[in-house]
Amino acid sequence: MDFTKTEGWLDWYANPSKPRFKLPAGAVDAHCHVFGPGAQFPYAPERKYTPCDAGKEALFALRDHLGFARNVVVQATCHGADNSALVDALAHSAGTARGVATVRRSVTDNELQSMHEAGVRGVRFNFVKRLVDFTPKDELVEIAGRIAELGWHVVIYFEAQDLPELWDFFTVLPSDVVVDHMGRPDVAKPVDGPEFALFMKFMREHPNVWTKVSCPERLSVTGPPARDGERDAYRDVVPFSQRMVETFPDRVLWGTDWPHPNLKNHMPDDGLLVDFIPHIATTPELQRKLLVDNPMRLYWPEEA
Ligand code: 0GY
Repeated sequence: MDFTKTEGWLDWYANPSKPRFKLPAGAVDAHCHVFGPGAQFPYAPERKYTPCDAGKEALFALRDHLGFARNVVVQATCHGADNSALVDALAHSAGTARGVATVRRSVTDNELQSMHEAGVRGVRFNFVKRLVDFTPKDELVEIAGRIAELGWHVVIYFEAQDLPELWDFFTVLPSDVVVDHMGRPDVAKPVDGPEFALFMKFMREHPNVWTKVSCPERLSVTGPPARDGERDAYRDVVPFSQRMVETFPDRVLWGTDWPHPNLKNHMPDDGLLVDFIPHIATTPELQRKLLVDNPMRLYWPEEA
């Protein structure tokens, strides 16, 4: 099947630089996606965007180029609740990838079991209105109860202004809960301001909540380096990510977010994104927790 990309769609960065920061052995890229290819794994009819194809071979080549050992592939909304592309990527990873799926209430126990065997360890609940249609809370609670029995966790994606309204729902989830991209703070606001303080409180009061300190390119207002070859990108996000890493060193994860869906202004050089890490995790110990120990505990507990 042929698909026409959403107008203005930015494809991933074709020749990422080699990072200067050397990742610790066994580092995990804990947030990335595969898109299609659409001819093999058609995009969902209910999708809100049509991306470029970004298949598993390109993802694994990037993993090796950047120096990661493993990936956590997160189901992207353009595939709806059809997790075939994700499961196919896991099946071809020789055990180096695990996954986070999207499921509906209609998913059967056998389907959950076979996803578990393929390496799925979580489901994603998405509350970003531009990405998904509304799902009733009772359906999500039901799914959360079923997947908790498999030892899976819930990944939640929402924007900072929606946390007050979603708080009560999030706090009844029975499993670990992983928040994408620090709950998308507005980094033009102060790191000590009320909005980020609420997210800090959410993390502090709920020891089952983790967060990904990922996506500086999505959150940044100051943006990428002014000139090619410069490497000081996205520095306005540093105070937020660093605060998380230092306050909750055992509950933070990091991911590239490759192939970076829905970016409007620029596509990041993934090598530069890796070079962002030592600015937010400033010691070898914090780096090891962020990149190895924490993702291994959540996704490969049998090896951690
Ligand atoms: C991300 C962010 C976005 C998209 C998705 O599944 C998705 O479509 O997650 C976004 O547009 O902010 O983490 O990939």
